[in-house]
Amino acid sequence: MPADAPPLNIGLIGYGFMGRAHSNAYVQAGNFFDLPRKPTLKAVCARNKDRAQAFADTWGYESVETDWRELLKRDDIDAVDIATPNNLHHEIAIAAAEAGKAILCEKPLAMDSAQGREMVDAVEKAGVANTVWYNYRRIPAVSLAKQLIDEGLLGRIFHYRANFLQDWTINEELPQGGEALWRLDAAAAGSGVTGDLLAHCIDTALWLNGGVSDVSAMTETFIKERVHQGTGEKQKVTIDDACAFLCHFENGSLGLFESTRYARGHKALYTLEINGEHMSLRWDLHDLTRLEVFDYRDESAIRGWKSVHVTDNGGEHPYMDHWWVPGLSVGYETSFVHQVADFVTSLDGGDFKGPTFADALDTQKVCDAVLKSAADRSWETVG
Ligand code: NAI
Ligand code: SOE
Repeated sequence: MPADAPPLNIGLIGYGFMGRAHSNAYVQAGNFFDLPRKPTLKAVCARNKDRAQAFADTWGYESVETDWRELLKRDDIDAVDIATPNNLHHEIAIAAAEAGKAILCEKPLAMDSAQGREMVDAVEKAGVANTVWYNYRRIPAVSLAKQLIDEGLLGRIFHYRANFLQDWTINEELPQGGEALWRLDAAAAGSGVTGDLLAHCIDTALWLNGGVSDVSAMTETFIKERVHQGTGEKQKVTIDDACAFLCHFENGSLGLFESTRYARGHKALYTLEINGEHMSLRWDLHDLTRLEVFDYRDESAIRGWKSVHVTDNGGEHPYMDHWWVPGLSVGYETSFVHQVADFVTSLDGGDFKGPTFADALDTQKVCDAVLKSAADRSWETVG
């Protein structure tokens, strides 16, 4: 990045897990990519001033705010990053668009697609740059899968399947709601694994394999009541603990998706597999720099699954020429760095490949159809 690159002043809202992941990405992006603007940590906003200040001191934010509305009023903020629980995305994003800020919003875009539609309308009306942090697209091996598919190497695609498995809510003593456990409270999260985990799988699938036309889903809530962390009262659990669905893609292929927080032994097992006429691809988040490739066109004596390590091939794989020498690995956090780099590069007239709010609305529509299908025990058209 040129030393005189003008700043892109960031106002971050929320300093939890994603607040850290994004801050790290802003710090790193300009050091590894040649950016036209320098992401600058201008302000972090959280309700507790002392904690916000401690976060600002750790990461180098220049100032703190305790009310996101005040952050949006500031002329020295160019881009607003929404890293709060899901129920705040809609209100903050619409206000940020009206304030003329570029927006980087966490996933899922919204609580449902009605909210998502309003958010898309707001950013389009205001003409502000926007993205949603569906970061897994920018893991180099996943981007490589996209490249191979776009080059037509797979031929006709028959099957797409994905899993996102975790095991952190099996304990029935775990409360729901409150600061730390908002993911278990439908009022804060919107849904359970569907919006939290399957939304990632759906975003990647729509990107790699195109639109989904209809779905048939089942969900389960294994633990029916939990104490609410805020009120201390026992409450019905209304999120989905597990969800599986079948779907038709618009290209004629079949999809199979599963997600749960009850798969003992799995912390974040995101896997996907695509079977095409000539080639199959397989990827696993636990081994994220490897894309497994089977090419039926290989000579039969040596035909078989091969491991393509994006770290080994001299930097020609997506993003890899920006990192270390061949053979040395990169991690989860680089997906956020790549998203910052692509977004910032697009701001002054470049082409941004998404995901935009409009792309994330497509994912939200699939999530809505999945939840409706499970509730009605019916096939549901996406739309
Ligand atoms: P977290 O619970 O670690 O952090 C949430 C933050 O929001 C906390 O700092 C909290 O104080 C703050 N907050 C809550 N209400 C606020 C308000 N009114 N004003 C200002 N700050 C407020 O949650 P986490 O894991 O960082 O998740 C945040 C968002 O990121 C969610 O939408 C989640 O779905 C998404 N996420 C995305 C991931 C990805 O892979 N892209 C990974 C993890 C989360
Ligand atoms: C849940 O544990 C979680 O952090 C999700 O919120 C993220 O979106 C996913 O990337 C990892 O798991």
